[in-house]
Amino acid sequence: MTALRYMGWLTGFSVFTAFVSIIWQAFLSLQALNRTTVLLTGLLAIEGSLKRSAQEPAPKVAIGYGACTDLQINATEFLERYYSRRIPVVTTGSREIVSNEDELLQSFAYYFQNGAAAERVMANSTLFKQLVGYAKVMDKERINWYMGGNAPLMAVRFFMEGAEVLLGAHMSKKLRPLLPKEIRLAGDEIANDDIHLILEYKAGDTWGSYVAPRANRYILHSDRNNPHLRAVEQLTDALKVYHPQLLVVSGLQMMDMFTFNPGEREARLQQVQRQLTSQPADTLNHFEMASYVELQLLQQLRHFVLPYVDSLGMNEQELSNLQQVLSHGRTTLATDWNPRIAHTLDQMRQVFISLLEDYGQRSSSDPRRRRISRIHVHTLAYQAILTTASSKWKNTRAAAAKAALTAHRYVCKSQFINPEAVLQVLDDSFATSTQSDAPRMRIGAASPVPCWREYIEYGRQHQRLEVEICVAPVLVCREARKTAGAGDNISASGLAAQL
Ligand SMILES: *[C@@H]1O[C@H](CO)[C@@H](O)[C@H](O)[C@H]1NC(C)=O
Ligand SMILES: *[C@@H]1O[C@H](CO)[C@@H](O)[C@H](O)[C@H]1NC(C)=O
Ligand SMILES: *[C@@H]1O[C@H](CO)[C@@H](O)[C@H](O)[C@H]1NC(C)=O
Ligand SMILES: CC(=O)N[C@H]1CO[C@H](CO)[C@@H](O)[C@@H]1O
Repeated sequence: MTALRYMGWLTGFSVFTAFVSIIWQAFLSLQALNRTTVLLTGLLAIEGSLKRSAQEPAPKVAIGYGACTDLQINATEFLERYYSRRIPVVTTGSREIVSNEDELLQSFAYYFQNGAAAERVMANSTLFKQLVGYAKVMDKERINWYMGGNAPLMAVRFFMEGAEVLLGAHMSKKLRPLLPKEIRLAGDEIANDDIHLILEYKAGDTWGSYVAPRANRYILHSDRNNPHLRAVEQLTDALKVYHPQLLVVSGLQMMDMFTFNPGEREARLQQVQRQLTSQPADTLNHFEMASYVELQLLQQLRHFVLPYVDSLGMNEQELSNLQQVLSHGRTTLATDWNPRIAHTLDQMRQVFISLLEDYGQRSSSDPRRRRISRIHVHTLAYQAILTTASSKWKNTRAAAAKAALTAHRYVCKSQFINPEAVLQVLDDSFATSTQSDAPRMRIGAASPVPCWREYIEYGRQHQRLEVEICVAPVLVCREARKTAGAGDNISASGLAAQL
């Protein structure tokens, strides 16, 4: 009898605990939903403050170089279909250039298991055509062709943000109609555009024993036009009369060594340098980074491009890589896909300091050099923008909010943000540096986008420069729909807000 009574009591108790736990879960998810809604409302309000009045003239933006056609396919479906028996063991790191199927599979597996974005060249153009052929057959019903290339994607984004846009690119008759007709083009009509094969995957997609930790893409191309920046000269000519507020240089990651004869690449980069240095002081120059793996190219950028720009845009991997190149003269491979804010901010400060020091040492011998005044880093979970306090860049807080909203809208492929489709990645507060005494900032209803000012110390004489830093949380989409090209939209929307 007693045993039975105990049983009854126990059952009652378990039912009660289950009940409490369900309510607790509901309470927690309600809280998370509430927090998301609060952040979203805050971000939207800040974005709303950016509306230009009708009297204000549209900002003028120019952007180079190149264009291509993107062929987007499901990475794991594609590989399962054609290479299901050739799942490689990842031995080495990545390679810059892949020349055959084995190297491609190795290289893909490496980035896939790290969830890292990658852009690689297929040296064998016959094989590349074959792969494009495979993709076309496979995806008959769901074939996704897009206009691609950093420059055109950023150009469209600037246009959508109300800017007047001049784009330096050669394009085919097929591609031109995909670009709004209001965007002016400096460049020739060509017969065939370069194709980029975009292998997309979601978080949790599997290939053999590999599992992707986050959504991302692996881009393969075998370009003929883009590496040579064929439209640079035409853009330089057009700029003489156009006189924009902002000139954006992008797409230089296409300049793989093997497409050039010795000395040729430097000559092309000199043309870029000439274009940057021929802009008047009231035109701001921005360089959009990308996935660079070749150290020599990065060093050439350091020589020909970085000293002549006011602003840089990049993601967390590109930041790590650039920081390593500037501080230690070496490149790094895929890094943590979700770095702590404190860590990212420290790397941004290091890059900023390196560039300020280069400027300090060389500006007297080369007056065309510019002192860096803006760095924008976008990650999956947040947007961080650092600007010099007294610079021409306006609205840093709003730019970070705008970039965060663009990131969400782009990856979820939806203009309407549904708080239930959002994952909270950030905590309520973060440290502003990994140094032990660093102040903390709160992200919440009172300040959805925390901003603060601080002094950056650089050089042997310990000069100090005041900067403003803003960090905006990204409402991360639970189900990523599109990641290729996200960076272009994000960077351009942040820049447009600051003109
Ligand atoms: C949601 O959060 C806000 C701000 O933290 C708070 O004022 C409000 O009461 C919360 N609402 C609910 C339903 O919990
Ligand atoms: C390039 O790829 C094609 C198709 O796979 C192959 O037949 C050819 O031998 C390759 N060429 C070189 C130089 O490896
Ligand atoms: C690709 O297809 C597989 C199986 O059909 C699916 O599980 C996966 O989520 C898809 N990935 C993307 C990026 O659509
Ligand atoms: C969400 C978002 O802003 N997406 C845009 C990114 O840019 C392309 C054009 O380059 C637009 O078509 C998208 O709507």
